Amino acid sequence: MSYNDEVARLLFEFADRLEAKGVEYKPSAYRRAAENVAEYPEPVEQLAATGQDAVAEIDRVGDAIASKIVEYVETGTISELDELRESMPVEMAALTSVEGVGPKTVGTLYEALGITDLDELEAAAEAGEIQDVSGFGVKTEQNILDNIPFARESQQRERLGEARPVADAVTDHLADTDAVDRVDVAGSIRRWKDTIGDVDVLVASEDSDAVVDAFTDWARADDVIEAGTHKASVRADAVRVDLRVVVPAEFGAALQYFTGSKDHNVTLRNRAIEQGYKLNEYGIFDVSDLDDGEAADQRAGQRLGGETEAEMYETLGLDPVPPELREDTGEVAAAADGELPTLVETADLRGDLHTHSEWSDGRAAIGEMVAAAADRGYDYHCVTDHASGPGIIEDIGLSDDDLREQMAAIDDVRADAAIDVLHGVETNIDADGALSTDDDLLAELDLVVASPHSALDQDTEPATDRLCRAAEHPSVDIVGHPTGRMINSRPGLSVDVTALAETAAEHGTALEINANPMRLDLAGEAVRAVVEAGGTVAINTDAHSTGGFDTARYGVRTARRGWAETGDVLNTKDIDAVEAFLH
Ligand code: DGT
Ligand code: CA
Ligand code: CA
Ligand code: ZN
Repeated sequence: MSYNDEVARLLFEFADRLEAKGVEYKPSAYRRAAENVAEYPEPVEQLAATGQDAVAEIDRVGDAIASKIVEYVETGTISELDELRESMPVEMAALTSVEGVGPKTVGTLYEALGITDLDELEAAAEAGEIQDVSGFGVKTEQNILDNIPFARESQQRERLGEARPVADAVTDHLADTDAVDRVDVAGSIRRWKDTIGDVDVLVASEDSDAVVDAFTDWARADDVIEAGTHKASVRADAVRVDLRVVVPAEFGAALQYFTGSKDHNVTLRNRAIEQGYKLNEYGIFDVSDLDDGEAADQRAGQRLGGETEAEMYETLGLDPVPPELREDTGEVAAAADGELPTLVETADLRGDLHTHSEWSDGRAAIGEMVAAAADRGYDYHCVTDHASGPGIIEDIGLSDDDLREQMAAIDDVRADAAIDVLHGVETNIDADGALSTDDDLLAELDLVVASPHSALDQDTEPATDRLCRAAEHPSVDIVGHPTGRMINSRPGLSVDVTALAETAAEHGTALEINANPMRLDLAGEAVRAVVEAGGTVAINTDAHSTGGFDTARYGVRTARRGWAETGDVLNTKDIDAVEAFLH
């Protein structure tokens, strides 16, 4: 976590704790300040060194908040925050991770029942104590009980978007270490799963002590969990990082083994056995001439490979399997038949078809977003600000009149733009599948993203009907973040993805992979259903600032987990082909 993110996190916690105490207005001021601190391009400790006035230059950061930031930079604590923590000793982050439980609820339940953590919350709900607290009822209590398992799980796994920067930083650090021959990530982070239990890092070296030392001395390691001769674990930004050091000759075998998934490895190992081979983290061996006693030795037999991962697959008669596919869902058979897909790559993207500007809740002007898209090498950019409607805050969404007014603004930007600019909208799919923007206006716009922003707890049937109805609408081009999930905080709609994929394919409507790592929606398995239905996905960042485009890689990796090739992705096409696809 960058220093600014760390400060922002404390300000968010401050806001939650004030709100839990029933303080009004101040919490939202702290949250706005926190957002701007997180976005601020320079480290706040540099500003703090200049003085409180410099910190207060940050948008929405007033003197009171600036003085707390200076205090934190100088002393490592914010005394008022410590007092809040002491006076109400609740595990705020854990409790608010339960859907439907906000800081205010946490405060009420603490005052009424002394609840401080998830276990106590669960016990109180099971004992029927919560329904008796004023403002609560049987239904709320049951909701809390239903949502605790999801919250508990989300406490144990980090979002890819938080773990990946840690993985990038640790591999950069180790790559700069003399004793390190090769370094790569393994495990779920290499497979780009949407949540990560821990980050696995693998190093090839002849001097494992030096590597372990460099790892545990890493400036970003907050805590050394364990350190041995070939293994060590640290915690960085709340993410656990596991290091293993192997000799260079066995690096490929170890990388294959520790990348997993476990199920993929089982299928691979069975294939090896059928061929008279033994496959493990040390290499691949021909054991056909060994008797059972000898074969028990992990490195016994004739060594056929292990220095590179590619030779592990090659020896088994397999094409190399991209890590994103290693979930034992048919990839080994496809590799044997030479039928693995050629997966889409980040460099294939030619533009973003779902983005925001300051017209709705984005933070940059349309012209700035277009310029940033051009800087990234994109050929086109589509502006899709929020239309007003269910789930969208009153003063954020654009009315039909606003959208017509925006047409002129888009024309102005087009006059100076280096790339093609499309004018679209992100309209809302209500609980029944109706859209919140006038049909005539939708028909006039270049592109329509329709997304669910409300009623996200529907059952499968109404949820699927609703999304299918939107996909069938003659003006809808893309169904945005179809399930509405927020990873680790909201499960989203449970959709019959195959039915939706088929309807969308039939009506020439793309389904979105929203690349925001909070969402990754559709998820990889659902993308696979779209690809199999012969449908089209669009990989969009939903950028709300120029920095938002950087999340595109998470969307691409999610597409790859769904076996998507370049041709399956709308925004890898040139502008003419995109326009031909649009309704
Ligand atoms: P995570 O950390 O929960 O997100 O998931 P992974 O897949 O990173 O799992 P982790 O960290 O427990 O282990 C890393 C990899 O090591 C795993 O994907 C496969 C391999 N591995 C670990 N234990 C076993 C095992 O008992 N058998 C086999 N075949 N592979 C294992
Ligand atoms: Ca792992
Ligand atoms: Ca691990
Ligand atoms: Zn959006």
